[in-house]
Amino acid sequence: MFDKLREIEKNVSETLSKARSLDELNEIRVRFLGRKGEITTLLRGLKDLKPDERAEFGRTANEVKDHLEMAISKKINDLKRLEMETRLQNEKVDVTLPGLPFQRGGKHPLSLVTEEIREIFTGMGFSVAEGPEIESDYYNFEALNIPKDHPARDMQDSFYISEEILLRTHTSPVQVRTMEKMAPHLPVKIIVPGRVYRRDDDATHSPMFHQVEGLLVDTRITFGDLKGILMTFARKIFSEDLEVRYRPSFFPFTEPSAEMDISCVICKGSGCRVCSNTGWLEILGAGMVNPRVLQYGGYDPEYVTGFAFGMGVERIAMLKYGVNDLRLFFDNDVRFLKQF
Ligand code: 2NL
Repeated sequence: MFDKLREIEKNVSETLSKARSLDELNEIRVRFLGRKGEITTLLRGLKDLKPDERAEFGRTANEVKDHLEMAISKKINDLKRLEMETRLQNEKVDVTLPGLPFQRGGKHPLSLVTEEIREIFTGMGFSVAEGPEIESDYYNFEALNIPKDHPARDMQDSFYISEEILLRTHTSPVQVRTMEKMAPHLPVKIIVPGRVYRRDDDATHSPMFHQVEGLLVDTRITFGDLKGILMTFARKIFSEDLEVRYRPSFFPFTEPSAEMDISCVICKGSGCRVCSNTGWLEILGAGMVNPRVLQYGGYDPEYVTGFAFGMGVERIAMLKYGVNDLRLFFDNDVRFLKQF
């Protein structure tokens, strides 16, 4: 019996050292310690022994059993550790590897130009105001001195949502809204950038385009202030050495009204295709705020005057970057957008 036990002990350490998986270990456990296992069977033979041998054998057998159990659990731990080590080795991630290259996006040219315009005017003390793109007939037309029968209100020129509600055709309604909020505070010195909508669609007109309008209302504002501010703006956005000129014009919301030209940015005034050989480029409309519009805004035209202007961002961007087709801004072709 004792020999048998020693033999089992030897077998156990041999098979254990060969075991390479948890499954194999389980088999070993069953083979020796299971209900019909070798040690269990041996212990069952205990009753056939003489009482003095019985105690001695029982103790030794139990020692072997404990030893085996400990050896198996140690082996289990070894195998688990080994398995973890191989996994850590195989699934190693090099966090220092550079990432995959990707195309970095950029700002749209119209955003770039709008930002530049904002910088120039905020630098001269203007604040930026914004407002709704869906407007009432009142703010878009009525308060701007555009009467019901004015051609600018033609259904052909605007996108109507109902009789009274439409997509704004210029950002001027925001200026009226701002005057209403500020009155009687002075000065009102704002620019209003934003999207505007007209029922036009051809090579030089888009149904949606971008505008920046400006308004300066205070005591004793003159046409001289208008000329100074707008010339400074033109020189900062295009080039310091350009000339400007003003031609008389008409807008229902300004009186008098003018259009400002700059000497051609391409040929410097000598005449080329871009300026149709005139040497001049029209870049914005402006004028002294019509007294009725001041009244709609809550100001007394007996005490205050103001000037206002409006420009199309697409036109400024085309001249600044030499873009010959307005539609390029809206195609979203990366080959075009990448160039800015
Ligand atoms: C243009 C011309 C202009 C204005 C816009 C304006 C606004 C108020 C009062 C008076 Cl609240 N005027 N805006 C004035 C003159 C011209 O825009 O060619 N825009 C693209």
